[in-house]
Amino acid sequence: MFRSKAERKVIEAGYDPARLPPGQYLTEKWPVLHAGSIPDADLTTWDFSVTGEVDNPIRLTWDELNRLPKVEVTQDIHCVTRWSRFDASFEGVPWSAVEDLVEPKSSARFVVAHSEQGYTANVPIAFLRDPLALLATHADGAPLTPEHGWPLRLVIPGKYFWKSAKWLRGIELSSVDRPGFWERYGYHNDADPFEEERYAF
Ligand SMILES: Nc1nc2c(c(=O)[nH]1)N[C@H]1C(S)=C(S)[C@@H](COP(=O)(O)O)O[C@H]1N2
Ligand SMILES: [Mo]
Repeated sequence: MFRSKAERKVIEAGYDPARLPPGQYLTEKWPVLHAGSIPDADLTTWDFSVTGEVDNPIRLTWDELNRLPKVEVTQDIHCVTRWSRFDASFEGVPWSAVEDLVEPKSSARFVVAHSEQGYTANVPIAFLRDPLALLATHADGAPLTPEHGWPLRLVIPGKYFWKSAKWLRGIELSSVDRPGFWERYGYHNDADPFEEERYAF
């Protein structure tokens, strides 16, 4: 069977090559990627809101968010610029804990993540309900660093990593799907790395 150089590197590193999506290569490092600058945050005034198609919209302070139950998850991450990182570990609040507070209406089928500086990313709500999805406060056992999204980032499994909004400030539930920041620039709405859904055209 033909193996690309990228696949051979995955095998040499001891991983199943099936974990590498087409057109990706494995990196041991954790690259930093975003549009714009790294925002600062003041945790005394910072808040996190859940709005839209919910019975109880909420606005949580940093302390309130951190009093919710937390879990740790491990997953592979894939950037559309072709790097993949395996076994990235994140700790944070699972969506289920937030969902218990807000009680989504049955009309809530899509979500838009809202971040500092107007960055947005959209996914069907099913992806937030995946047990690997997380409102992450920690990565690799330590608080997020500013460049990786401190104090809070979204982690969305099974999608290119642009759906995992850094510097997250809110989740909006919606009955209709609305394209986010990169999706409006022509990135594929569904963003499945194994289907190589990079661009919409
Ligand atoms: N707020 C915000 N989140 C973002 C982005 C961004 O530009 N702004 N870029 C996305 C992209 S394209 C990727 S690959 C990941 C990169 O996360 P990392 O820098 O922690 O590796 O963040 C995603 N989340
Ligand atoms: Mo990316």
